Amino acid sequence: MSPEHFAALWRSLLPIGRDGRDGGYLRRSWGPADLECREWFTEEALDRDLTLDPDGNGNLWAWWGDPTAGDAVVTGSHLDSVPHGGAYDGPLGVVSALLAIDLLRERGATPRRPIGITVFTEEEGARFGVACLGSRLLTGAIDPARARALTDRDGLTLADAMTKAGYDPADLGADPARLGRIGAFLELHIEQGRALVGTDAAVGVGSAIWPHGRWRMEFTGEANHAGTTRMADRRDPMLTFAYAVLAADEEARRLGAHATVGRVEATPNATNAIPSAVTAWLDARAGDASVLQEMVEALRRRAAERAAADGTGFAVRPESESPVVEFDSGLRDRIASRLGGAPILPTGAGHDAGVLASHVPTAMLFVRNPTGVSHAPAEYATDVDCWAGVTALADALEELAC
Ligand code: HGY
Ligand code: MN
Ligand code: MN
Ligand code: MN
Repeated sequence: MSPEHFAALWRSLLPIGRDGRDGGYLRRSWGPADLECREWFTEEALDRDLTLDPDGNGNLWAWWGDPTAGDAVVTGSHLDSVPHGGAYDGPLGVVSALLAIDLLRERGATPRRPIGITVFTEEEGARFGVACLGSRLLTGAIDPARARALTDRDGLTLADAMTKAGYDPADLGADPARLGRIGAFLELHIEQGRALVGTDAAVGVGSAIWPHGRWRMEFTGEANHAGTTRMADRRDPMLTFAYAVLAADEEARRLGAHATVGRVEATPNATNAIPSAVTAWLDARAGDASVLQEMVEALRRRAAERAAADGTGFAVRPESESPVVEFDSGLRDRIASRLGGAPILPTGAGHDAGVLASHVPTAMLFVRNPTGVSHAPAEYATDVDCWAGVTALADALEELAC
């Protein structure tokens, strides 16, 4: 097998979910493109005589060996994207898992442990707001009733979206039996950064995931006419919001953390009306949990002070928080050594592996990303590096399961 095998399978997935603008993707969980991706995965798994075993949370599972035997080595990632996202974040891990099984079979490997491939649903949280929703449901990290009631921007609940897609939302919930059958979990992912650029390594091994979280910020004021309301008479929440964004940026730079406000909604969202409310989401991350907390607290304090001065209201609450994840050092070092001393690197991006890591020995492999760009159409990795990722994943699976 060769990089051409990667390119061929990659091309079969690539057209699904393109949003028609400069190569971006819109693969919303439970939406049309997601259902097409699910069909694509199901066909590829059946083509390989893998045993399909979808769970009640919308995650797909395909097995080489007996899924009930236990102590399985599972690999996988996700197929959903952020709006107008890139092609590789998630799908590279799924395509590589299918090809790693092909490569192991070409090597004549005979696994002594079941090997599973999983596709987690709603990893980006781009539709229903909670990242890694599928793996959080599997592990019991989120209450299924809360998950069922999560709504998208059109007000559709997860329960409605699942029902429309032909799934039963009553099946959502922790699946300890399935989780207990996993002996190790590996996620291969495009690197969302440039740590491997300039090295001679196409593949790195994950050491940790930064602490990170999402906070919902509510700015409230007084709706009024844009033309007739004197500036001195305004209680404009957009002003307080604008100040909060700049404060988040300043605090992140001061503390060496990362702060992003990528989503904002104004009410009534009219050009000629001072808004009554502005809702915005902060994505905050830091290499150290105390730095993350210090940044969020500093922002909370500064925004509240500014709201008092503006005569507006301000509230902020966490929507999902993820503590630091240290991957299993034994697994990490064993895989890095099998790969001939692959570089070991942390990531500032969240992953389902970060959720699984609290329950099973977990490792991540990162494939070199020449620009480091992710969550954007320019996200890219070369076929040669992607093939190196497949080979590394096959080596890791062989090391652990054969
Ligand atoms: O947002 C993240 O960190 C990941 O790409 N879902
Ligand atoms: Mn991802
Ligand atoms: Mn992502
Ligand atoms: Mn008017």
